[in-house]
Amino acid sequence: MRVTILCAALALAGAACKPIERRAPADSTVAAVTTPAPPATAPSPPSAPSVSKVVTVEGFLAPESVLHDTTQDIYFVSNINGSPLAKDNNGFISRVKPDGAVENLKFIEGGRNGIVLNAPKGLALAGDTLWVADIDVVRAFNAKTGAAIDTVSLSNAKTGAAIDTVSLSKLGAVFLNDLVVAPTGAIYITDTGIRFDDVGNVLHPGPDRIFRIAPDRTVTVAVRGDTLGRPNGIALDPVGKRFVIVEFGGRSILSWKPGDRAPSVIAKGPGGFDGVVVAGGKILVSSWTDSTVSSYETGQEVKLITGIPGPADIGYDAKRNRVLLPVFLGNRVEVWQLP
Ligand SMILES: [Ca+2]
Ligand SMILES: [Ca+2]
Repeated sequence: MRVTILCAALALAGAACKPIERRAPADSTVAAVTTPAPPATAPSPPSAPSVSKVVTVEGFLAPESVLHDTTQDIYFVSNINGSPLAKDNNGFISRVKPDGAVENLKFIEGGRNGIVLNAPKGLALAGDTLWVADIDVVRAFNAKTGAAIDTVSLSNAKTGAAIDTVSLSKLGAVFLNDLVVAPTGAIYITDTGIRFDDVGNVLHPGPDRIFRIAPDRTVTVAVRGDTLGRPNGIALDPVGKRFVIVEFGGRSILSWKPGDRAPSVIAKGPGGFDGVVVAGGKILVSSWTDSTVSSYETGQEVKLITGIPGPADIGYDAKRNRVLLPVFLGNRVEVWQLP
């Protein structure tokens, strides 16, 4: 596990794991199976429900996250462009149409129009506001115009073009990764708590945390501790009235709700998890460890998509029942139809 995590993190850092990269085979579709084995006397079973690739969109630079804006019916793609922790102000966010046409590759771009954007990762929408996790800052943009409208800093670093910055020197965020907006308007953000040394080794200064930004911009630590397993993706489960959080540094898929002192384990899988979405009754999770997107509908892992080099923060298009898959090491986004 240590080696695997190191490798994944090195890959995240744009370092040495590129040799493991492999292209997804054209027919990497894998049956999604909950179908029980047929009786021995049965003829060939009918085709199991399967997923299929709808479109591949090339041309991104370390794409981390894809989010469906249901109001505009557009996909946003965050592009780290370089190391995940480099404050290089070259990150950008793309707008992609559901048919795969790139409407605007650099809809929001660091260094343009006074915008600061270094290594954008998780995305979340609250009305017309697009929230973006960016290393130790959470930034807000107008989802229709791309204009910067708000910045909440979770570190003592100054951010440059911030219009409305809340500096939280005592909190010292390390590696903000994913975020989700709760029905109250509160925003929850994971901090994976990792850094890289000069030669690509993964350090874990921690702590592992989930921050909460209240609607009035007050920031608190919602939960912290090693039980979060270097948390990466976070999603809201509106039916279960809980958050689902996936471990990058462990093997667990976790649930947590405000008031819980620690998360609970929902299921275990290969680990090295990145993105998570709750789609109907299913929890869909991506894993760097085995290069898959899997479903955990029943608590058991069912591999849906395999052979993906660096499957990062997946999104879900509920209108079309499609998984939106950023292929981090392939600089592309794949759209997959679920059954
Ligand atoms: Ca960058
Ligand atoms: Ca992530």
